[in-house]
Order: sequence, then C-alpha cells, then structure tokens
Amino acid sequence: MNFSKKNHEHKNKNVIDVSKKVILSVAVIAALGLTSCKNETKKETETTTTEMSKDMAMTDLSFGVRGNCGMCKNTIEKAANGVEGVASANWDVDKKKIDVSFDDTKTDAMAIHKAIAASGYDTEKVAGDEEAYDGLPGCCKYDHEMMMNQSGEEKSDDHSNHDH
Ligand SMILES: [Cu+2]
Repeated sequence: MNFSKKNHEHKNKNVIDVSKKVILSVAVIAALGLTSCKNETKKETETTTTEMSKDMAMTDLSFGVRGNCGMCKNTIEKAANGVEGVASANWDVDKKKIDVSFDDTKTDAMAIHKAIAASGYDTEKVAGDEEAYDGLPGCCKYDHEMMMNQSGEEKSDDHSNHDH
C-alpha cells in the first residue's frame, strides 16, 4: 500500500514535470514560431505578388472575323467581351480582324471563337450560327466568302484589280 501511494505521488510529480516541460517547450516553439513567421510572412507576400501578376498576365490574340459595319462591330465585340476572362476586344471593320486580350487561366481562344460565331459571325475557325445570322439587320448580312484577317493595306485591292 505504502509503495503504491509513493508511486502515485511520484506519478503526480512526473505529470507536473511533464506539463512544465510542455509549457516551456510550447513557449519556446511559440517564440521561434513568431520569429520565423515574420520571415515567412515576408516571403509569402513576395511569392503571392509574383503569382498574382502571373495570373493577371493577359494573352493577346488576333484572328479574322467577317462583318460589314459599325453594328457588326458592336455585336462582335459584345460577344467577345461576354466571355469570362476577356479584358478587351476590338474588331477592325477594314481588316475584318479582331484583337482580343484575355486571361488564359479563365478562358481560351476557342471559347472566344465560339462566342463570336454564336452571335452570327464567321471567324477563322468557327462558322457563324445560321439562326443568329438570319436575325442580323440587313446591313450586317455579310458575304460568307468575304476575305478576313486582311493586312488592311492597299495591297489586297491591287491584287484583285490585277486578277480581273
Ligand atoms: Cu453590320
């Protein structure tokens, strides 16, 4: 009995010793943690900034889109801008070409081609949706044989004159 009591006390003492040690090491770890955290926070901030600017990087893309006039321009650009991740879209009525700037983590070139085609306009890769084309105003019923993605210089006109 006596032995077991002693043992018990010893156990208690041990428990206290252990918890003292635990508290001490927790304090040490916390102190170390605070110091290293400060350094890590700095590093993390730098990394995050780099990653963010990577995410924000825009891809520029140009491709041919058929169309006639300013109304076409509105429809085409509205369709391209409607794609999530597209930052800007500018269709050139003379060159029959669109310049698009987009976030390639959110969308891709094909999604933009498809969105424009869905609004009724032919792109280099996707034919315009026929129903949407039928719904376009008369002035916008562009020729499906129209050249697109032209340089926009006189060169192409000279060529066609030459051929005839
Ligand atoms: Cu038009």
